[in-house]
Amino acid sequence: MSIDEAIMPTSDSATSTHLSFCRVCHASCPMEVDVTLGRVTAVRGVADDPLFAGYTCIKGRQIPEQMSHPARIRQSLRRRADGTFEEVSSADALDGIAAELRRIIDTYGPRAVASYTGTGGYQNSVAVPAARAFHDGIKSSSFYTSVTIDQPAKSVAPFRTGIWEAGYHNFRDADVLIAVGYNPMVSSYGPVGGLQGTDPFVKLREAKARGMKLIVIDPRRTELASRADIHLAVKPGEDPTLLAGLINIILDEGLFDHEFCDQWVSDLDALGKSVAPFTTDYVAQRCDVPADQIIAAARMFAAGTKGTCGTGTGPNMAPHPSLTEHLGIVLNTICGRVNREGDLLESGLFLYPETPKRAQVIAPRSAVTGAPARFRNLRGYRGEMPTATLSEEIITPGEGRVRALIVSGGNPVVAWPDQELTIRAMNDLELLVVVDHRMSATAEFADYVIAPTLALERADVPHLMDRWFAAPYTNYTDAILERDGDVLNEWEVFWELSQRLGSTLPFPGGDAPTDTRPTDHDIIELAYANSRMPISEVRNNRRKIHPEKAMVVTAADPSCTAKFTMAPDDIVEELAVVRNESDGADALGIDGTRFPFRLVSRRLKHRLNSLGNELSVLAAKGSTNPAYMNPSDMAAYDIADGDLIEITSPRASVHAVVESAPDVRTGVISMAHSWGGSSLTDEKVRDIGTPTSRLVSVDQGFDPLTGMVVQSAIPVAIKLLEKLNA
Ligand SMILES: Nc1nc2c(c(=O)[nH]1)N[C@H]1C(S)=C(S)[C@@H](COP(=O)(O)OP(=O)(O)OC[C@H]3O[C@@H](n4cnc5c(=O)[nH]c(N)nc54)[C@H](O)[C@@H]3O)O[C@H]1N2
Ligand SMILES: Nc1nc2c(c(=O)[nH]1)N[C@H]1C(S)=C(S)[C@@H](COP(=O)(O)OP(=O)(O)OC[C@H]3O[C@@H](n4cnc5c(=O)[nH]c(N)nc54)[C@H](O)[C@@H]3O)O[C@H]1N2
Ligand code: SF4
Ligand SMILES: [Mo]
Repeated sequence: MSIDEAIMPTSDSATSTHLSFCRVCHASCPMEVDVTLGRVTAVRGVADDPLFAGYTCIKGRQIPEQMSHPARIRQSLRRRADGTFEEVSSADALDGIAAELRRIIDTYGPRAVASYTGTGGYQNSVAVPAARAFHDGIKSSSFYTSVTIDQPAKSVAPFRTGIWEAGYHNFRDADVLIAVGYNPMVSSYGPVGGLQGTDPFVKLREAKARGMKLIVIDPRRTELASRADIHLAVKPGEDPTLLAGLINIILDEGLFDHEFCDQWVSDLDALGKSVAPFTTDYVAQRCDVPADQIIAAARMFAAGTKGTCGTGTGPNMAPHPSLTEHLGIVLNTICGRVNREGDLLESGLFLYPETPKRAQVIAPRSAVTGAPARFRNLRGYRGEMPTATLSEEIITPGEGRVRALIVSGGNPVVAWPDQELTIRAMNDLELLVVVDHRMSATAEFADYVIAPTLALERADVPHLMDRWFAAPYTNYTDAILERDGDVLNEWEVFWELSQRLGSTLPFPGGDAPTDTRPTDHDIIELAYANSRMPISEVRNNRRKIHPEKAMVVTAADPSCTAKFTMAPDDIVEELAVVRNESDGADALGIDGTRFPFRLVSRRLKHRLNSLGNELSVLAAKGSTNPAYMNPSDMAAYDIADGDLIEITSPRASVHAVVESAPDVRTGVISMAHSWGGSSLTDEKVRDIGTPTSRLVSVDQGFDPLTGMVVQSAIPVAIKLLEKLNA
């Protein structure tokens, strides 16, 4: 069998079937791909895959249409003086872009050149490493990705408490799980140790069959919550209060792991004091959840022997996200939910360098040590800068102002916080380059649009799932289609620009070659150098579980004296601040009574953020992102299904189409993000939806550690605008 695994000759000799995996979202579901005369004609899940067992979702199954869509951008575009676009070769486009970058670097310095990699880029295993290498090569700190407007608290909160080197418990044998604001049945996302997107329906059924208890904290009775033993339909934004309440009960009733805490936690008493004001009655009243359910949830979690509390985008986008993340870590830590000596880690961590996995604590430290941003006293972390400041970095004059932006598989105009500010920034740039196969709302503002390869035209490794797979599993795919047009892999965009600028492209495995053109595989090897399993071996181990290669937790180093900090000063202060707020709106410094509803984020099955409206099967599921509301709230405002409302936050207003949803608790509007276009007035709301990012402020209620802004639990007011059947 050849390495690209052309398998299964079919009856139709013009058709061959190849094995690959989907890269529409991070989940990397394996796929059989039928190719006829160079075009994909069908994709299917791989029934005998040992982990996914044939699972795919409706988005992945639209790959055939996506690849050969007539509106796909197959040729780079350059803006003419009159504002219209003309097609140019990618070489000419890159020449023009490199000349502009050279001028901008020479005039303002390298910090003026920024890039932003979004969700589309993240699905390509070399796009983020290539963008990072480009910035290292030109010595610009202005490297941004969507992670910092997603769940950035996950990158910083563990450092503040201290990290259990061997990780927290696995999902595999959990007997209890708390899921705070994530919904893998739709998103395919779950935190490490939580329910993952690898075949989630079956994995959850199996877990429940072995007796796992599920507690879901979500203002909506989601597809996950409807399968829960206890669903706490919390008021949006009140997760810090609810989690502090659960911790208080567990400490108060002595249900924590005494032995583990004695050995590894330095400040349990201080933790106890800081959560003591979060009495069950107070928490029940503030979160609007029955007290007996809160007590039952605390006891159910503590009664378990294995299993964790994990969070998703909901609480990570609500006020106080780093505090919420911290309190989740506290719950797991005080209940001793860590892997012990001899335990096996769930995923194989094959694509990254092997690090020790001892049963011990890595001492607390700050993770926020990157370059300073120019706003709100924020800094970089995890080697990148906070995206919530980028519009201001562009607009605001002064030393270090950003003048050029390369957007790689992202859509800032609908995704970044504060749409009006974002559009101002896009117009203010001296150079905007967008790498996208669609004329997105952001591409409309571009000076150049570069046509990218799509997934089946690229080699890849499942680099995001590598740490989330529910087994030590490896996969690899070659490019299985010839390129359709003058299209470039993201790494090639940065490689070509580096060549023209005379800068290096330094990857973990060394600089990309400049004398010969590397292949996708060469770049994967450079980007994932020193991986636990060499990439050449990964390439020969597709869709394979390696039980014998699971990482084994080893004993603590006898000299290890590090301990967890559960109540550092800034957390104690923030808990006191939360306790003094009357509800989440106070965190934004606004009068909550003027904004009686909370608008919460959600994902839809038939969209990936802004992607989907161009694909016929997905578009047929709905042309707008409804404002889902509880029927009793609709009745109170005399709103019926299909009516148009105005939603007003302290920052701005949007128009939205209402749909009744008994699964959404009262006082809440549940809406997907990244819909709509570049208009600030929503006249096409029924056809293209509503950009909820317009409602978001970058400087009200932001997280002081990460700069994360309030993108969920947004305080809003509503007004009926237009009856559908007037
Ligand atoms: N209010 C609010 N705001 C939010 C959120 C929220 O919940 N509420 N969620 C936040 C989150 S979690 C995220 S991740 C961001 C999303 O922010 P972005 O990632 O900026 O937005 P997307 O719409 O996912 O943009 C992805 C783009 O990549 C393109 N694309 C797809 N495949 C490829 C490819 O193979 N190559 C290239 N070059 N391009 C490709 C798509 O056409 C699309 O235009 O939004 C954030 N903003
Ligand atoms: N089908 C589909 N899949 C996707 C995406 C998509 O757009 N569509 N986007 C991808 C991306 S970029 C990401 S980051 C992941 C995200 O993956 P998830 O985090 O699982 O995202 P959601 O499905 O939106 O789940 C968030 C949940 O949080 C709840 N929530 C909102 N506000 C609050 C709050 O204040 N407190 C609590 N406790 N809950 C709250 C919402 O009701 C919702 O059920 O999904 C990825 N997968
Ligand atoms: S869950 Fe994600 S990776 Fe799997 S088929 Fe759907 S879009 Fe593709
Ligand atoms: Mo995301």
